[in-house]
Amino acid sequence: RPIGLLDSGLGGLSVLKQVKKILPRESTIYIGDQAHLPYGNKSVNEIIQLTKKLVDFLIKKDVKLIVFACNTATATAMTTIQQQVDIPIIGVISAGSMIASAQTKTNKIAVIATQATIKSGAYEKALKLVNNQCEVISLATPQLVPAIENNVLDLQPVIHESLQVLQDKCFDTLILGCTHYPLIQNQIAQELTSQHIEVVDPAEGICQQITQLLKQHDAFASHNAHFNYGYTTGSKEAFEQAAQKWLGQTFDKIKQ
Ligand code: DGN
Repeated sequence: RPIGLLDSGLGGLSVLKQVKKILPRESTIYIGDQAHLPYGNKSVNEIIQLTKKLVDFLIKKDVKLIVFACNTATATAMTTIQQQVDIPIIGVISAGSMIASAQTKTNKIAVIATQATIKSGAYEKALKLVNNQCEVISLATPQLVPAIENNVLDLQPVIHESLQVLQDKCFDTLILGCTHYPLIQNQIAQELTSQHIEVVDPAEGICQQITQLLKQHDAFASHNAHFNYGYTTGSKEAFEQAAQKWLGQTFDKIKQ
């Protein structure tokens, strides 16, 4: 059975990329909800409703576990939806917090994310849980997701404007608290070269959690009939191009 991944759009491709790299034998089904993007400015109730639809879709596809490859859905909808379904669900926030807390030397960590994620305080809570000494600087950067989804070619001006307030802040670790951001990780790092900062992509930690879960349930892929399917609620052509651009390859099957 495949692993299911969901996001409001293309961001989860940064998580899928890691899953394909670290767990190459696993089949995957990815769903991006481009028709309702961005989630980051919506109310908690709306995000829960939209995310539940994606979860139901993946359950119908008989996935063995679901990765919320979306920080916004993890921060606002995961706990509620976990209570409504039987299937294991994991999100990106605890993984990101653990890596960041292991990496920081000054205990000063900055998080950039959507408005909904920042408003939820989910990163502060998760970080304090693993390291109660840490100070967290949280910044909503809502312009980045639309720019990535709309395939804006020169992202540097948007990145520059979005991150400007961080220039005079003191921190040594930056969490990319939205799965779209690792897609442009190099450009983000470029913007912060005057400070010495480690950039954390939570997806790097999620594969450990997936592996643990598969071990627990004795559910590793057992044969090689391997596939990666992609679904979008938006334009199939745009999704196919984006997969090629961000994933470096397209899906075995793409459907709308
Ligand atoms: N990629 C999503 C996240 O990680 O929060 C959010 C994208 C959005 O809908 N703004």
